[in-house]
This record gives sequence, C-alpha cells and structure tokens, in this order.
Amino acid sequence: MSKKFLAVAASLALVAGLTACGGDSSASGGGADGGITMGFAQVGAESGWRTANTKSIQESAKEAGITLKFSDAQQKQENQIKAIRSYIQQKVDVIAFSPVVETGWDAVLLEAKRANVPVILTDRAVDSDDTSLYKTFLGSDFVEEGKKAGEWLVKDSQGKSEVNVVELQGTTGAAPAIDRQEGFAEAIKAAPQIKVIASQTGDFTRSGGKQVMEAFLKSNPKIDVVYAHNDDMGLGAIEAIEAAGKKPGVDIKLITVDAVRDGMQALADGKINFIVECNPLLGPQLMELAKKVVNGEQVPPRVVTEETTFTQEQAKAELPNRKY
Ligand code: GZL
Repeated sequence: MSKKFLAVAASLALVAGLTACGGDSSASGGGADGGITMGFAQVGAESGWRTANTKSIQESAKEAGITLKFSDAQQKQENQIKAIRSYIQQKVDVIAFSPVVETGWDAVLLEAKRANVPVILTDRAVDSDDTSLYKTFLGSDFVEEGKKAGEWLVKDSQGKSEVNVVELQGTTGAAPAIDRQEGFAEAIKAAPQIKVIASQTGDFTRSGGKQVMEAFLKSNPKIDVVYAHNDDMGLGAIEAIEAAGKKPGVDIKLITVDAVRDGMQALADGKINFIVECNPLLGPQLMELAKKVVNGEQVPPRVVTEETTFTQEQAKAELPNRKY
C-alpha cells in the first residue's frame, strides 16, 4: 500500500477520532443554528492543575453554547500540531490551545491564519515574533509567580548564613518552566546566602518530582529548600523526603506553584511552606474572548489572570472554598 495512501488514511482516521472524542454533532464550524464551534488542543492530563483547567474549559463551553472539539496531546507537541491541523480541515470557527512548549508553532499557526481560522493562546505562550498569528494570549504572568516565590524565601532566609535550594523545573521548554525559573532567580539575588545547588525537570508530574528529589537527596548532603514549579512535583518531593526519614516543611522547606487542592492540603498540614497560586479556571474568559473574536470584535493582545499566594495559616482558611 502506498505511503501517500497510508498518510491520507491516517489523517482521516485522526480527524474522525477527534470528531468522535470531541463528542459533538456539527460537521464543521457554524452549525445549523449559526453557533460557534471551537477546536481546543490541550497539553495533556499531567497535573491537578491541568485537570481543573480542562474541566473549566469543557464546562464553560457548554454554558456558553459553544460546540467544543477537544484533544489531549499527552504532552507531545506533534500531537497538538496534528490536532490544530485537523481543526483547520474541519473548518472550526476558532482554535484555542495551551502550547506545551514555547517554540515550533509558526508553521501551523500560519496555516490557520491562511485558512482564516482565528487562534487564541491560553495558559502558556509561544515565542513567535509574529503576533498576527494569534488574536490574544489569556494566562498567568509566570515570571511574576517565580518572583513571588523568591521574595517569600528572601524574607524567610533573613539571618541565615546559608540556604541551599534544589529546584524542580516544569516541562523543558515550557513557558511556565522558563519564566518561573527566571522570576525566582531574579528575586533571590537580594539574598546572596540563597543558592540554587541543583535544578532539573520533573516534567510537572508527581512521579517526576519524586524521582528527581530522590536523586537530589542522594547527591546533596545539605538541602534546606525545594522550589517546585508546580504542586504535583512538590507532592512527589514530599514522598521522597519522608522516605529519606526527613520532615517536609521542617527539615526541608517547600515552595510550590498552582494551589490545587492537594497542594493546599499539604500546605495546611505543614508539609509545604508557601504556595503561589496559578489560576486554571480560564474557561469563562476564554469563551467570552472566543465569541468576540468570531464576531470580529477587537480583543486585548494580552489578558492576565488574577491570582494570589497562600501561607500555611491562609491555606487552612481557604481549603473549604477550594473549587479544584
Ligand atoms: C501553568 C500551567 C502549568 C501548571 C502545571 O499555567 O501551564 O502546567 O503550573 C501544569 O501544574 O502542568
């Protein structure tokens, strides 16, 4: 069987699969009732944050009367690119996605632009210089999140002569990983006694955080603090710290980012010391932006989400209100 035939068959299967997994009826954008069809290419299901983000997008689409075609890329860029191409072929009204990494998007975004399918970036950014390739970027300021984490540690380290930090980075090449590392490094310059003695990716997963922390514990005799780019890697690190016979939050302090329920519970229990919130509930704002974009209305190039920070005391009070 020719390679070309196989390639066509595979892409048709993918398109069929996406339509099926999207679970919606419209064959193409702008259904019979003129409703909006959105194609969303999600990163994966790697963390509690991502689960909450997906739930927010799916529920908000339903509430907004927007037909959603949804794909999970299992944290692989080539799967996201395939999904975006299939949405272009299906002539959806708008494409939204959270780029798993910053680079490598210009070609497929140019295909969407040439097909007149507007694109909205959510959660993570791309490094493209051509901002005409997408209508707007809705998501957090990750550099600011890293700074908040570093500023807390600077305050907590006053009077200490040496503070050794190990860093659990997010997915290599992902905007939150790059920017949270940058913001943290910038903030801790104010306290030269704070040193990052090791830094490695745990890929935003609990298992990744545990494995890397086990290695850090074996190769670094004195670790004072773990800075994890998300709660899930911090929770994995807690397992490794306890397995090594040390008390997380006491012998080794932890600072994480996200503030999902499991992270907030560990914070309230004293196993994490500080959490910087990263809001996953982007669904409502995304659907409002999509309606404006499809109707040809102007939208701001950047929409930053509101978020805060939590100490152990604040977590105890906040936990009952946590939606995710
Ligand atoms: C941040 C988001 C990150 C979360 C992680 O906006 O992209 O990806 O911090 C998630 O938990 O995996």
